Amino acid sequence: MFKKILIANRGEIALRIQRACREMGVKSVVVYSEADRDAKYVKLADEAVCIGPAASAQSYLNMPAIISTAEVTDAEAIHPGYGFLSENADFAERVEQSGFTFIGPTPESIRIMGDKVSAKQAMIKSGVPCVPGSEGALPDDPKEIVKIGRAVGYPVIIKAAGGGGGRGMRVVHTEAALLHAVQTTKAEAGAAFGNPAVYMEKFLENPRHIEIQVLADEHKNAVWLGERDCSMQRRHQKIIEEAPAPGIPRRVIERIGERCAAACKKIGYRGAGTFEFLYENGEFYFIEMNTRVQVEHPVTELVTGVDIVQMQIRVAAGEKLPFTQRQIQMRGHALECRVNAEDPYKFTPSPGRITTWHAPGGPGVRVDSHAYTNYFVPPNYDSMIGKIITHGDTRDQALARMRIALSETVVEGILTNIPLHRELMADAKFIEGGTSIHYLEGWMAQHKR
Ligand code: MV4
Repeated sequence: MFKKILIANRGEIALRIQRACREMGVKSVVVYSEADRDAKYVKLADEAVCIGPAASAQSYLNMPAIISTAEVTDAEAIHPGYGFLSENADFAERVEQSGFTFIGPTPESIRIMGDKVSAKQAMIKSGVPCVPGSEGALPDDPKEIVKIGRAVGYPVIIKAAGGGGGRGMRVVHTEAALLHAVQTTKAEAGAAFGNPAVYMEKFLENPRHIEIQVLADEHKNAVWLGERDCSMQRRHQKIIEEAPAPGIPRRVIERIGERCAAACKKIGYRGAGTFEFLYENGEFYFIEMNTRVQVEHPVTELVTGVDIVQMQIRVAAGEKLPFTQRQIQMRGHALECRVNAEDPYKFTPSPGRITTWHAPGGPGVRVDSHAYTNYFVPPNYDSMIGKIITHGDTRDQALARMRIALSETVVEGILTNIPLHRELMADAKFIEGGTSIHYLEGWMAQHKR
């Protein structure tokens, strides 16, 4: 096992990684920006090094500063968390070339999954069901594009190979609109991602977003840790996640989970990963793979009892997974509410000083947050300041515990989305379970204020 790990991230995930290190007897170094100087997890770390000004480009995205900090502190490995450099294949490569271990998949795996066309091709080859569409990137010949459009059937969606997470996509309803949409998406993709390649898929009108968590080691072992339903989102920002996904038959999930684990073995995947699917009319369609730990990993930790961050570190150190698929048992139900420093109805960021922070507690309640009374939420980063996660024997119990947790939570001095969460936990359709990716936007329109 490593003696010391550098944490190349901030906020709640920096604290989460630090806790995993402590539990394993590994020392941790955090790098921080000038805006995060006073953060408590920075003071709690074994070592902390300021690597630059508030702007991410000069701190959390500054590869030479991060790697040289690993050098001067004698860290052996770098955990990138989520966001920032976590899915940057060049960073992973530079980390390894400098003699450190990147806590994540190989640069090749990151690169394959970063290009959504090659990711899909890898999945088709590995037997993971994908959305019907073009075989690879669209050709230049307009006649060929029109032909593919007819074969796929309208509506279709044009997506940038270099996009992902909702960036660089365009829905097309008619053949008349196709070529212009392809040209525009290509131009935008070239400018935004340096890669003009686009591909076409059948557009699914009202799906749910279901993802499968996997863990793999270097010794050809791979397991899947159940699914998460992340359909409650707005503008590609998830706000509530849960496990398991309500109303999907276990045998249907099991079939897809087994395919994901088999795909990991086939492509030689190492580390934690997430297969993202759209789920509509009882069918799963792969869309993207994330090669990092995700914000919503705690719901999976609560239903499986597996510490995903520890496992990332263990497999990066070359250890074997300490369990087989048969030993993974799903127990009960978990919900996560992301707490954002923002106006709950307008979604505008609300940074500033938290004058009161009172976190909830009690049976089945977990809070992952770096916030505290007098913490200043900097305006430079994502507005998420924490996550409230509840677990229960049933979904109803997890929901009841979430309602109580939200009622106990007090955050003063800034605006948060907690009032929105309180309303959604009382919403009949959410309580019923199984709402689609479009539900929240419709709900917001109906609850205008
Ligand atoms: C789709 C789709 C419908 N049909 N692909 C958006 C984010 C990116 N990961 C893929 N996305 C979508 N791909 C086909 N063929 C609808 C979306 C989509 C979406 C997906 C997941 C979660 C939220 C979403 C919100 C809008 C659109």
